Order: sequence, then C-alpha cells, then structure tokens
Amino acid sequence: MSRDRFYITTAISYPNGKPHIGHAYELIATDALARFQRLDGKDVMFLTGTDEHGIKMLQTARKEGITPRELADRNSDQFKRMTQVLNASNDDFIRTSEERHYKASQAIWKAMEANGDIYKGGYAGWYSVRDEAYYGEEETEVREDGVRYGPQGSPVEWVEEESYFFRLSAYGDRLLALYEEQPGFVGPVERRNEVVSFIKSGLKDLSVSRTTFDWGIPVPGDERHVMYVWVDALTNYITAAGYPDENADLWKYWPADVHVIGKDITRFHAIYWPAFLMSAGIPLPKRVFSHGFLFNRGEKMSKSVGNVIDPFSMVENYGLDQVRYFLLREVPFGQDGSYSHEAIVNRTNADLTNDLGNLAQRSLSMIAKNCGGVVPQKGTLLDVDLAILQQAEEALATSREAMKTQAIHVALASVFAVVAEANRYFAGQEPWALKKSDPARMETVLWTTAEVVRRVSIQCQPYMPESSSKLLDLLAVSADARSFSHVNGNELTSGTPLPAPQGVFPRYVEQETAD
Ligand code: ME8
Repeated sequence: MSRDRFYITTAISYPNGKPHIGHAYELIATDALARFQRLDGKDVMFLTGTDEHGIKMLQTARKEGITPRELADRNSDQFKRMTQVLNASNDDFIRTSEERHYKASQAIWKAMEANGDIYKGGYAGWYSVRDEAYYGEEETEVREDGVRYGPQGSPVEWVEEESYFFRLSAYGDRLLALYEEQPGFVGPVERRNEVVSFIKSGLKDLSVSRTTFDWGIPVPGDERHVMYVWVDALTNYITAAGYPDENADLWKYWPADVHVIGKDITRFHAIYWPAFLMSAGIPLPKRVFSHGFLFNRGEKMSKSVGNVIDPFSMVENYGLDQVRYFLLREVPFGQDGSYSHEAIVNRTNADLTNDLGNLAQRSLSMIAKNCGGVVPQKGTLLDVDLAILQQAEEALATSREAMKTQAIHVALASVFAVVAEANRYFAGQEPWALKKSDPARMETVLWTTAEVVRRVSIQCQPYMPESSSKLLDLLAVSADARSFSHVNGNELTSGTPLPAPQGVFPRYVEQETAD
C-alpha cells in the first residue's frame, strides 16, 4: 500500500549574507513539521535551499569585489552548514543557480507565454532592491530623510526599462475564487485577509524581466532579458519535484502540501505563485503558511543596529535542542516573537531540565537502584495511573489536529502538559515512600512513569530529535519502535534491561563572561 505523501518547503534564502536567526527559525519549524509527518507514517519530501539571483546579490558581490556566483557559493555553503548544525531533515537543498533550475524556470516561462500571459512593454515604477519587489506609488512614502520607502520599510528606487510583463491583472477573480473555495489556502487568517484586500484594490500586470543586469536566468528567445528574480525563485518548488519532466519520479510529490514562509513574502506566494501556476497549467500547492518575525528583545534585527544573532553561536551557547524547543514553544507559530538570553535560559531550564529531564532522571535512577536496572513490574494499574497514561496518548490526537494548521506551539504545549502532570503524579504517588510499605505498588508507579516518559519522548522527536532519541535509548526502545504508531501500544516490557541513567538536559549555568 502506498503511503500518503507530504511535500513541505521553506522559503529559499538570499545568500547575500550569512544565515541569521530568522532563517534558522523557519528551518527549525519546517523541520519539526516534516519530522512530525514522517513519524506519523507519511512519505515526506522536505525542501530548502538558496535564492541566488537578482540585483541584491549582484550589488553585494560588487561591494565585496567578487562575482555573484562566488558570493552565492560562499554563503550557500553556510546555509547548507546550517541545515546540518540545526539537524534539519531536508531531503534536498536547491540552489537556483543549478542547471536543473534553469531548465524548470525556462519551461514555466514558456508555458505562461504559450498561454498568452507574457507580453513585452516598458516598465516605469518603484523597485525595492532589498525586497526584490515592485511597489505601486500608493504603497510607498517619502519620509523625513527625503528617501522614499516601500511598505516593508526598505528604500525604493525609480526603474524605467523595457520589460516583459505577466498578465497578473487577469487573475484577480480566479485568485479570489481560490481563497473562497479553499479557505485554508493562506494561513493564518490575518495573512489571508491582507492578500484578499490587496487583490480587491486591483491587480496590475507584473514586470517579469530586467535588462540592466545579467545575473539571472535568460528569458527564452530574448537573452537580453533576465527573469525577474521572483519568477525563478518561486519555481524552485517545482524544480525540486522534477519539473518540467512530469514523468519524473519526484513529480509524485507535487502539489506541495505546504509552503512555509515568513509573513513579508506572503504576497509572492499567495498571489504571484498561484497565478503563474494557473497560467502554466500546473496544479496549485495546497497551502501557504506565513510565520511571524523574530525580534531580539522586541527590536528588529539589523546589521546596522548590530543585534543580528548568529544561529551557530546560539546553538553553541544553549545547545541545539534547547534552541529548537525555545523557538517552537515560546512563539505561537504564525505570530511575531521575541527572544532574549533570559527567556531562553528560563524556558529551557524550567521545561527541559526541571520538568522533562528530572522526570526521566528521578524515575530512571529509582528504577536503577530499586528494580535491578530493568523495566519494573507493571502490576495492577489504578485510575491515577490510567489517567496519566491516557493523557500521554491524547496529546498525540491533539498534536495531529494542531499540526494540520501548523500550530506547532499547540502540539508542543499538549506534550508538555503531560510532562507537568506526570511530575505531579510522581510527587503525589511518592514511590520512595512505597519502597518499604508496598514495593509492588512502587514498581507499578515507576513503570507508569517510565511508560509516560516513553510516550512523551516519542512525541518530542519532531522538536528535539537528538535529546528524544537519548531518552528513548535510556528506555531501551528499539529504533523501529519510535514512530507515532507506537505511542499507543508497544508499551515497556517488565524485565527488559535498561542502560545506566544519564542526564539528558543539563542546566544552563550563567558564566562570568556571559553578557
Ligand atoms: O525572502 N524572523 O529570502 P530571505 C523570521 N529569497 N523569519 C524571517 C526573519 C525574521 N527576523 N527574517 C527573514 C527571501 N525571515 C526570498 C524568498 S522563496 C521562493 C524566496 C524569513 O533570505 C523570510 O520571511 O530574505 C523568508 O521566509 C526567509 O526567512 C528567507 O528570507
């Protein structure tokens, strides 16, 4: 029987600089969503990569005195390294400078052209290099410094040149119908509303080629033009699925189940992308989900302010799973969030070291000392035991529902509610006091606690893969019994030898030098 497929993507990042925490956040969240579906039995394809063309790349390269390709090579390697350092489970890493991507981008261009949606004209209007976006004059404003800015707060410049256009204006009604028929096409709902009102204000045709530089994919049949970077960037999602070879094995993954992106690029994914696909006769992705922005103590990160936090040093300082957990638990996915040293330390010491870590450590060391280092006897389960076991099982149902709408924080909260309750259970049952009075009952309480730790650890894998795996090792759970189908069933067998217990979540201790 063929398994359900699940294709999930991140945005592809501009490698005009090194990866920052916003990039790390998106990758970690998308990885958690991908791992969740994999553990739930789906055949998952997870894609990430770098978006290497456009004027922004060219300008940065010029400033550094290197070619855009050299800049792309150098920084793309950093983004690849980030996938490893963050333990991302992506199946592919696409670079838009690859041959396969030139083929796909030229093919979609030709398909849109064949459909009568591409025509030549002249463009005169405002362009933001930082956003690589065209803006209508009404979306821009001149500020006190005399500079004109676009809606995302980046400066815009006047551009006038010969350009090919995409007949975006013809797609307004079809796009509105799409959001009507598929209310989940854009999430969260605030982003959907923005997109709808933008379309209702009237769509203009989109300039889709440039002639003033050549760092891009040549327009088929007119090589003086390169494609507007967003035409090629969006196409990456189908390049990786084998387009234009619709017989390619990977094409089975298209349409994507969800494109995970940041809120600033919703317009490109929820308007331009489905319009290009409709024009080219390619099925549409099922959903676009825009997450919020991360701020350092509430301030926007920027190189000039000097508060850009390097994800590599963050992982080194706090630990990978601590960073993953913090970002996924603390920030409701879809909303903006803030992080600070104190918030990370407090959250991870409280939830990971004190709650989950201690639960595992206390129960497993009691087992090592009092039950001969094997899984204790289950005995007769009382209502209190059954209740906590059941809550651990129910968290999975809650998580499955939450993950349908990328509510990662809700899924994670349901798992950690079990951990908190299990700590109350353990304290309330006082297994240390039962040691003399009722050793059989002590074993049952320890068995129940260990079994809850097993159920919880399986469910923690999408968020904290490495630590969860260590916990499952401590419970002697075999590698083939770690998917979600084993949460309910395959319970710990009394008498199974267990390895010596070890702490999994060390407490973060302030160092003299820490700022
Ligand atoms: O936009 N917090 O690339 P990019 C959270 N190449 N997310 C953030 C963030 C922050 N502070 N800063 C950026 C691009 N992001 C295009 C995408 S897709 C076909 C092309 C997110 O390197 C941002 O919203 O500027 C985007 O989803 C991703 O990081 C890459 O941003």
